[in-house]
Amino acid sequence: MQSSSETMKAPPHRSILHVDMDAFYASVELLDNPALAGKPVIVGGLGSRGVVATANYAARKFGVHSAMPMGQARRLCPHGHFQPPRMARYRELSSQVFEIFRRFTPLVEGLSLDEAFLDVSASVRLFGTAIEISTKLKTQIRLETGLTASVGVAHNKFLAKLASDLQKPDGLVVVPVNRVTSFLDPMPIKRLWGVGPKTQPRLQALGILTFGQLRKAGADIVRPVLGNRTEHFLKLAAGEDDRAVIAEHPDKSISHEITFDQDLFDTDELLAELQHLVEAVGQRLRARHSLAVTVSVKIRDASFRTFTRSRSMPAGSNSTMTLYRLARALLLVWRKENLTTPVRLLGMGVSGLEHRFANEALMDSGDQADLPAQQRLDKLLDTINQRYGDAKIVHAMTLRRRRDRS
Ligand code: DCP
Ligand code: MG
Repeated sequence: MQSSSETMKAPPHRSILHVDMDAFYASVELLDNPALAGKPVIVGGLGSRGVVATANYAARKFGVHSAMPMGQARRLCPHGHFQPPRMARYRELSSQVFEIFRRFTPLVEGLSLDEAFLDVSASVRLFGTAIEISTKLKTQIRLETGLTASVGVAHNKFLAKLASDLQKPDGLVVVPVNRVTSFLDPMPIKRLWGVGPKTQPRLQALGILTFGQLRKAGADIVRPVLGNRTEHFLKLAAGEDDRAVIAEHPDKSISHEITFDQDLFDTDELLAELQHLVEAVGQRLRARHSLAVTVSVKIRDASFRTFTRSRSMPAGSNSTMTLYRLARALLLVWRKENLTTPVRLLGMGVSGLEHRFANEALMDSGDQADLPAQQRLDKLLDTINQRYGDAKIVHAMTLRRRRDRS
């Protein structure tokens, strides 16, 4: 009896976030060039046939928007700052932001550089409600990148995406399950995905300007316009959408390396450098709640010969101490075989990554190699380093570095 009543239960509601960065390219330009503060900023092609990629909100007040010919944007906003895109920089910030997303869930589906769906249904137990997760996410993005994001929260993708757009910039809009109809009904029909500029006037001719009017009109009235997609559109207009968030595969390995100004001979100095690399790799692993099974060390000598040594552990780890011990052993074995080789480059990496929520690791059972005390120490140092910027504090395991390389 009990099991059949269990199976009768409706499936639990999903918690989906849609996160979209505000005026993304333009915000990055403002970030990198504080002298632009308060000015309209327009990013796009500056040639005669160029179009606007995006404009910040100050420029949007003048009517400038994405996909507008650049000449028109210049006429509307002659005193604006105009500049071509710097894609490499936008990609860099995008991957920083996506790394933050993945701390809260492995189910991250990127739609573009500045936009993603996150399914946080299974994260709620660990990080708080979907709204709390959204607030933390926005705060972390702002603290770590200086950029703002707008978030929509709902039980499906369609509603979450509509919601994220409603209070831009720096918005957070939640659509509770019992408010879907009142949320959707006033929406203009152009917000329905797939209803383009050709279909819109034909619906308008039927007196349908909003989702609510579409829903109430019913299938028979709109079928001549929407054809075989009628049911699909009616479902969306009623807020129904059961598509899953499809996660792409995040990195399967993480590594850091350093090339020395002058080749290093001294083993203690090499170990001190190795520790800094392990600290950085360990921090990234922990930030994304991953464990690594395999540790590698890469050494390049003065004549550009490259050696790699790697070894796997019986259980995953993200503790600086555990990773360092293994990396150190690998480096020392290499050193024994190459006693007098000067080292030009040293690298350390981990692979065989598995995602793991932070508190889960503390709650359970034997497949993490690291002791609770190590985990607590790592957590403490990560918190300090996050608060005070880049990895200034390290575990007291080594030794001197020849010079400060910060
Ligand atoms: N983009 C582009 N060409 C377009 C639209 C966008 O090159 N026609 C680029 C520039 C944007 C980025 O993609 O910064 C993200 O697109 P969004 O639609 O999310 O727009 P923004 O992030 O700029 O602004 P918003 O605050 O409205 O999200
Ligand atoms: Mg955006």
